[in-house]
Amino acid sequence: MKTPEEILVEAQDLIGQVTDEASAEALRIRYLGKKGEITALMKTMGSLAPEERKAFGMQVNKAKSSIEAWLEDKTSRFAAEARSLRLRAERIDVTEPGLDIPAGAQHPITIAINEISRIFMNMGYSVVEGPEVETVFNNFDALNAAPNHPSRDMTDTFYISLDDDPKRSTLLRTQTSPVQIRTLLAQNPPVKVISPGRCFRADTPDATHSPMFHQVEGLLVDEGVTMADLKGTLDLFARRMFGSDARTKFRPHFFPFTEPSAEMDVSCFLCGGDDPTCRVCHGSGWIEILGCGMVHPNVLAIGGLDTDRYTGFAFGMGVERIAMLKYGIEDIRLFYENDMRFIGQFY
Ligand code: 2NL
Repeated sequence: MKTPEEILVEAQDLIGQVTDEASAEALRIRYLGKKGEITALMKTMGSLAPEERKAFGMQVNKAKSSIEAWLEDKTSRFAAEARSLRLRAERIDVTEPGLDIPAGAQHPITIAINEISRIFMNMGYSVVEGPEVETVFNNFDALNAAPNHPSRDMTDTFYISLDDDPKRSTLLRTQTSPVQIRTLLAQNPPVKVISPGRCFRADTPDATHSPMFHQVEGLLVDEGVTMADLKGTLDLFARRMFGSDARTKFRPHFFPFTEPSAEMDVSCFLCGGDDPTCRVCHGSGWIEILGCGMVHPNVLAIGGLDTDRYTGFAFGMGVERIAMLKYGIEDIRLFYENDMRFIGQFY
């Protein structure tokens, strides 16, 4: 059996050569483990003569604590190296510029719809929505459109399914009026709603046409509603939308669903009529903004209303047209390209 000194010298050499955690642990087991060399020496103590035991014990303890200290020195060094390696690997450059998270923007059509809706909500109107796939009945028949009306033509309207029964034929709605029809069928007067939404017509796209576009329609039905209510309401809308200087005029027109019907013009918010080359009004001083009229009695009757008791007015406007006028946008197709350089310009 080796002496404590021999073990000490040998262990110092071997521990000095250790370069990793696993071999340090192997040496700890070899010397200090249950069957280790130092442990074995300790077990021999009992058989020694009492006068030898003290000196031998001191030598064994010295060897033991030295080996423990050297191993501890190694393992703490390894832990420190591992830590600094990890810190180096995990280091981040806090001065590096951040990732660009591009912000979205509200679409100009959404902005315009919200602005129009807010003006009518402030006048007590509710905002209602309906399906984009409608029945032929709600889209045409209920709105007093003659059976041969040109807007019903296959080349003008996207039909989904055809049936002899107009309540079973479906199409992509060509205006949001069917939402008002649904409202008339569902609730009693007073009815006071606007219906913003997407509409579809089989148009070839150009600078002012798109097969998909947006409308806001409005409907008010009650006892004693007159053309004066229509004019007052839409005049107030025009001033809220285009500024307090805006003036309106009504020109007679024809729609199957209103009688009498009119188109409303707003005085030019850009030049006020002073610029013969104005890009907005082209020198006329007036801009066509919407169509309107007193709800045709045939339409009220479809809603189950007593046409001697109730009257109402309705109107409809193209959102793209209003947004183009207001923002000076020259091509309707820009709205649908999802180009943030365009969309991000409006607020
Ligand atoms: C336009 C004209 C208009 C209506 C829409 C309507 C709805 C019902 C009854 C009667 Cl339920 N009328 N809507 C009335 C007049 C004109 O729109 O030029 N739109 C872009």
